[in-house]
Amino acid sequence: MTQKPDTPAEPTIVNSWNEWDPLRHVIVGRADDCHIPPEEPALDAKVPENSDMRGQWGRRPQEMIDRGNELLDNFADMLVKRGVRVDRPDSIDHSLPATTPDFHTESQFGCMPPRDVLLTVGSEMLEATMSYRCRWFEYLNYRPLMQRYFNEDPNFRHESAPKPRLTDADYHPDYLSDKIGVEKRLQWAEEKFFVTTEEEPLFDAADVLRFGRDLVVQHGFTTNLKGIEWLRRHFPDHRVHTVNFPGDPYPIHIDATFTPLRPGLILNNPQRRLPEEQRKMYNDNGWEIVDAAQPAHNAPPPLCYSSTWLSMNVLVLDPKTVCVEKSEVYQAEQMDKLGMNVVEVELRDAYAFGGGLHCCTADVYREGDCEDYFP
Ligand code: ABU
Repeated sequence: MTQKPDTPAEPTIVNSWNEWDPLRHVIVGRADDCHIPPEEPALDAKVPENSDMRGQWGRRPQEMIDRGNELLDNFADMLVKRGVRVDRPDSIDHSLPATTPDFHTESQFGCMPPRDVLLTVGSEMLEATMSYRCRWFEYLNYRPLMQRYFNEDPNFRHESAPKPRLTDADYHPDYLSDKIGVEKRLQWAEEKFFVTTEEEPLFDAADVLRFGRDLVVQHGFTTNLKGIEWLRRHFPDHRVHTVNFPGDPYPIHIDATFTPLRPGLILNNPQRRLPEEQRKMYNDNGWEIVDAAQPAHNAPPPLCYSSTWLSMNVLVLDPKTVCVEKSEVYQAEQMDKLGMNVVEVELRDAYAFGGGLHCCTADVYREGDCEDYFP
C-alpha cells in the first residue's frame, strides 16, 4: 500500500538540486480521468502524421486507465518499499473545458505526467507556464500537495510562473498542417523554427535538467527562448544553458534525449546528439556523454504521444541505482555495463498517459546540496 498522505513518517523537506542524488520523497502521477484533448496548435505539432491519435479526442478508455493506474500504483509501492516517501496528486475533472478570456478548448489532459508541470530547484517547486491550452489548469491536480508542503516545511517556496495567454499569436501557423512530413520538421528543428513563437515566456518543467548550480534547458516546441530567459531571471544564482537537439523532429521535453545518471556521466539519444559547440562545459569538466542503447520497441504503444525513446526516460534513485522500464532490455544491459544497479519497473502500458519513469514522477526531496559540477 502507498503511504497515506496524512501520516508522513518523517518531517517534510522540499529540497532537490539534481537528477541523481539519493531520492527520499517523490510525487508519482495518476492515470485517473486522463483525456485525449481536442486539436490545438501546440499539441498537434507533437502528434506524428501517421499517429493513431490524429483526429480523435475524449476520455481515454477505462480499461487503459485502470491498467495505467495499476502500473503506477505498483511503481509507487516499490518506491515506498525502498524507503522513498511517495505522494500522489488529486485528479481534477479533466472532462471540463479549459476556458479563459483568450481561448477555449473542450477538454483537459490529465494528472500525468507531473514532471512536465513541476520543477523542483532546492526548496522551491515552480509550476511551469505550459504551452498547451489543454494543460493550462493542470497545476490544480498538485495544489493539495503544494498546500501540504507549505504547511509542513517552513522553508518550502511554492512558486508559479506567469500564466501565459496562449492566444493564436503564440503559435506559428506553418505547424498547423497535418502534412508537414518528417524531412521538413527536421529542417525546421535544425533552423530552430518551432511551433511556439516568442510572444511570451513559455516552458514545460520537463525541458529542464538540474545539475546543481547549472540548469540545462531544451529550446523546442514546449519551451521558447523567452521561457528560458524567464528561468534565467528567476534563478539568478544559477547558470542557465540553452540546448538544442537538431535530430528530433518533435522536440518536446529533454528527458528522452539527455539523461544524466551520476556526476560525470550522461546518456544522449544517438538520433538527437548534442551539437559539438554545446558540449564545451561537459568536455572541460571531464564529463562523459555516451550514446544510449537502442529502444527494445520499434513503435510506441497505442494512443501514445511519446517516441520509442522513453527507453532512456529512467528514474535515478541514487548515483548507483536506476529504475529502467522492464521491457527495455538493451537499456538495462547498458546501465549494467555502466556500473549501475538496475531496478526493473513495468510501465509500458502507462506510457500513453504522457511518458516514462522520469516523466511520471516529480522530485520533492533528494539528499545533497547545491554543488558546482562545472566550475
Ligand atoms: N515526454 C518525453 C517525450 C519525449 C519523446 O517523445 O521522445
